[in-house]
Amino acid sequence: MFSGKVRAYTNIALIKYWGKENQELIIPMNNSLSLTLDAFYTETQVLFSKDLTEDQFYLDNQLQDSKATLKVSRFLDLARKKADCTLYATVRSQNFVPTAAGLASSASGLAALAGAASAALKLDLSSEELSRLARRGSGSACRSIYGGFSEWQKGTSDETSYAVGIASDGFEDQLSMIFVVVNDAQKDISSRDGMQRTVETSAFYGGWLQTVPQDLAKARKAIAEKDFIALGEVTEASALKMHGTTLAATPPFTYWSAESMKAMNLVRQIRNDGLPCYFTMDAGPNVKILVERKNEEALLNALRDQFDAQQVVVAHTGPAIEILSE
Ligand code: 2P0
Repeated sequence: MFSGKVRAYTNIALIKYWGKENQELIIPMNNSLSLTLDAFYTETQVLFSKDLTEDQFYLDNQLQDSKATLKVSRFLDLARKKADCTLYATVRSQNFVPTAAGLASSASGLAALAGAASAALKLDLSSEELSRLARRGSGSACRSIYGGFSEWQKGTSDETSYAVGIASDGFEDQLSMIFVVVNDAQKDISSRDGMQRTVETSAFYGGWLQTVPQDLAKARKAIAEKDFIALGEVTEASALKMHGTTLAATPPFTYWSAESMKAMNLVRQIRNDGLPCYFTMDAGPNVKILVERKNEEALLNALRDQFDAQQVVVAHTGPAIEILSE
């Protein structure tokens, strides 16, 4: 029997990944840059055994159906191939999410699966190789191999598309990200489908791609100079441009709800009142607010007037993927 267990933390992109050049290999159209967070993580154990006749997948202690298990099996096949292994596996994953549903992340989930499978099979991968493997499960997972800031370098092939950590001399520890959890009944469009539809049909997609390199340069410079305002401004701009592309898709769509707008407007108002804070959003209605840790309490107080306490979740910068047992 070969077993490995790891913990991987989620990450939120400050400069967004939106669109694939190669769907099978998950090669993105643009580089992205993220912050790994401590508040949401996945622990996954993978156990390969000659006693099994098929893969089994438990998520939060529930045995999953054949569709969910097939996705895990396809991913395990990549690791099995690297190790020349033909054994089936039992996968046990636990998502640690501090509040009500809606925040489980494919980034932490697939990074943890990649880490646990490679630990179990003793693949002895470098961070870059592990990032490449995680990328095959879910693009954003390749950034969760690292703590703090990370940049996914798009590359042009399976070998050259992976994330690297960005050294920031402690700047990352001055930051908080506050989640405003917005529940709504809108029909979900997965990020995978949403980005593909946008690449194929949105008149704004070209505009998005054109400005990513300068946004990345601004973000890297802001990190190097520990310039919170510059980082916040480019973070918010990247999210708005990404979400703008969806409005010009055919058929058009948006991840924003009325509650998202309320949260974004509140952030602008709080900022105008003198507290620097900036929002970002992903493929769903929740709003995430980047703020300096020293201002976290003041921001929470301002949010509490408008949102219930259980809708507001505090996260700080998180560590790299951790091996719990081999
Ligand atoms: C990001 N998102 O950079 C962007 C911004 C959502 C919006 O990466 O198809 O689950 O598995 O590569 O990584 C979410 O998409 O998509 C995502 P796949 P993924 O974080």
